[in-house]
Amino acid sequence: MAIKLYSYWRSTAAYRVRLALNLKGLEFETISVSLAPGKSEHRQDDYRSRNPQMLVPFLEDGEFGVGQSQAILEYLEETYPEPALLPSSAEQRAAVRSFSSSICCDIHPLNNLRVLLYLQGELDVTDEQRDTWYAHWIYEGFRAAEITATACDGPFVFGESASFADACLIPQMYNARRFKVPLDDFPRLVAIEKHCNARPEFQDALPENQPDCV
Ligand SMILES: N[C@@H](CCC(=O)N[C@@H](CS)C(=O)NCC(=O)O)C(=O)O
Repeated sequence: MAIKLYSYWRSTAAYRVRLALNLKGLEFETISVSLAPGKSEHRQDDYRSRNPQMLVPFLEDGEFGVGQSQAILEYLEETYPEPALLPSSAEQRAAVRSFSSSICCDIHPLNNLRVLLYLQGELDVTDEQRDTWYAHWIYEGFRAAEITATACDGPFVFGESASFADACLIPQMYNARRFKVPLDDFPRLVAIEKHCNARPEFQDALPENQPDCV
């Protein structure tokens, strides 16, 4: 199989890429890189030589390899354009990328594993304080996402077809639920999540449906 995805079942960023691959109908092989404490395979030389950033996901397509989920999504869109996950107009594409970046750049990095480990290990915060931090950044980001998504019609964030925005939102919703962040203030996001998760491309990408899920 030409496409390989270096991934961890619980990785939010890898989940985005799985969604894009599934939505485009692309077959791929999952190569597990465990982030589990005590394993930390992403920090070992073998993986580091492939991806010096020591983060998952990393995508290989034949001889070509690239990390960073947003770069991977853009690569897939340019290389396998159908079905499109970006709209046809420059304005709409910018809107989709803006929404996606608000999740990938303004929510997720603050709640990433290494940040949480730093909070607990170096700054000695309690589990409760860690969870408050986690929920805070999701809540802040989702407030804006809810307003943007409510301004659009259709079952997906930006209308009648799935886009990068849905591939970025749904994993973050999964995380919010995992950390028991209340979602009552985000009815539009919850409705989009319900619609998406009823579809096989989204079901197949769920963390619990990954081969390395423990
Ligand atoms: N900006 C990166 C973020 C990648 C990332 O943070 N991956 C997480 C899993 S979701 C990871 O590998 N964490 C390992 C760590 O924090 O040490 C992307 O979008 O791909």
